[in-house]
Amino acid sequence: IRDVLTIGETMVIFQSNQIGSLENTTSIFPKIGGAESNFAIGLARLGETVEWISKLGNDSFGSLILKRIKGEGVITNNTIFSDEGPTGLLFKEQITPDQLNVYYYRKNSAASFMSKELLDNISFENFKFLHVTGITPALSKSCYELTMQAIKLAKQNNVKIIFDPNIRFKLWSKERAFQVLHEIALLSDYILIGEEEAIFLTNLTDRLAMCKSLYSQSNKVIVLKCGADGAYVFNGQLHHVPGFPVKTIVDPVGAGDAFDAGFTHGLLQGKELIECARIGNAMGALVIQQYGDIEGLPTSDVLYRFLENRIETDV
Ligand code: KDG
Repeated sequence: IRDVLTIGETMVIFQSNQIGSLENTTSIFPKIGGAESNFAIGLARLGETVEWISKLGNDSFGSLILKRIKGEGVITNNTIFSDEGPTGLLFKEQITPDQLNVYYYRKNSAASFMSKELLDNISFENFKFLHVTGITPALSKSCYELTMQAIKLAKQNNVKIIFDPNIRFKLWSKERAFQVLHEIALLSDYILIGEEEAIFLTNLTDRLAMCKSLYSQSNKVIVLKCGADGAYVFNGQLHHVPGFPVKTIVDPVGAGDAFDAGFTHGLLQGKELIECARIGNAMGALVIQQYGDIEGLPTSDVLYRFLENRIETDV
């Protein structure tokens, strides 16, 4: 039995530990990142059983990624190397503490050639949750078809769908994003969504109204991720779950994925929704205090110590 399945592209991320333009950097470090593998690593560090499926380029970057993700204890049996394209790359440029630029080198990457055949050997009845992001369907037509096929097979096998829109306007048009993300949201059991994303998808700004608008069926759960202000859980009623204050945000990227991992860990451990969101908030707070998408993801010991010792506050 495997608990969670996720499918997506992981890139080598080049990042400097210095603030400023990449034009002036004297050192740059390879790390890895991808919303789905960030999420999978978050769960694996907490001791959950999680499988990540992808296509990697047949190059050194691909093997670096596979080794790291496998080394985290994530199941990678159905991830394959392909000659169709190279492994995607990403450069992160922290111009000022508040301004982060992201440059993708991922067009026609190996992962953009993922297709529904990747699911041929997957027994969906073995899983409890399918994690879906809005990144994979944005990569290509075949990746969109793969996403929809995974959702279909999950539904047929009573696997619950956890959806994070993870909107990336660099990857597709606003119109297409709006259409596809709504299509997936309707089919999802849990929607874990950033506030800005909810504003885009609902054309509303009031938190309760946004949640109600996304709440298309009575057993759905909407979780609005509001950064320092924590999260809002809506399951017919709106509950605020305060966030954990952080002195310095070093690198905000990956906070949403960390939240999703914490929330899903809570669900797997049979915790109440509010507690799941509290764990998600803690995971987000831990990740943004370190450079890199995954570096700050805690083990259970670190997470539970943090939860015992820290007081969350409303902002
Ligand atoms: O959520 C973090 C991701 O955005 C980052 O790791 C890169 O997956 C990525 C993407 O497609 O933007």
